[in-house]
Amino acid sequence: MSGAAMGITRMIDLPQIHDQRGDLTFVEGGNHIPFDIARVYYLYNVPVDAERGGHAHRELEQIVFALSGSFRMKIDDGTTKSEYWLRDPRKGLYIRRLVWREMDAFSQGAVCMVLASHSYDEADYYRNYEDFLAAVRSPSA
Ligand code: T46
Repeated sequence: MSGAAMGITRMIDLPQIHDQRGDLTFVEGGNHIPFDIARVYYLYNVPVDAERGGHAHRELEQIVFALSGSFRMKIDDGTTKSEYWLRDPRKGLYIRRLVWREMDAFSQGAVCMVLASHSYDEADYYRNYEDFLAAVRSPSA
């Protein structure tokens, strides 16, 4: 079974209001997002050959959007690996806790916006893959 099928990750679709002036999409806490939004951050001016991510989180849940352009997210739950191409600003990738993620293949001018369940805390990161695997395999994970 893939990570997506197990609910490790899934796509969240946001509404789109279209008229002759263009498109409008909105996000409502308590409606579209399965956690209370504590933080919003965004990545921009990313070189096309950059690689970001390369970590997992102990508790943090996030939803990742490509607001402009595109990039690839490689997802690994410690057992199954999958990848997603993000390119639609209406569709966000929901990433639960204890999921390793890597990002690359950014298009020129890509903008990545992330909705996060907690404030930034470096202590919440597994930046070493072996530490992440040990946490996933721990009975209390
Ligand atoms: C993730 C991907 C999609 C802060 O001070 N506050 C913040 O809210 C964040 C996210 C980062 N930082 C600092 C920590 C580092 O000194 O900014 C620096 C770069 O962070 P990092 O190397 O973790 O950036 P990415 O792009 O590799 O990863 C980030 C998130 O950390 C991560 O949770 O899923 O974006």
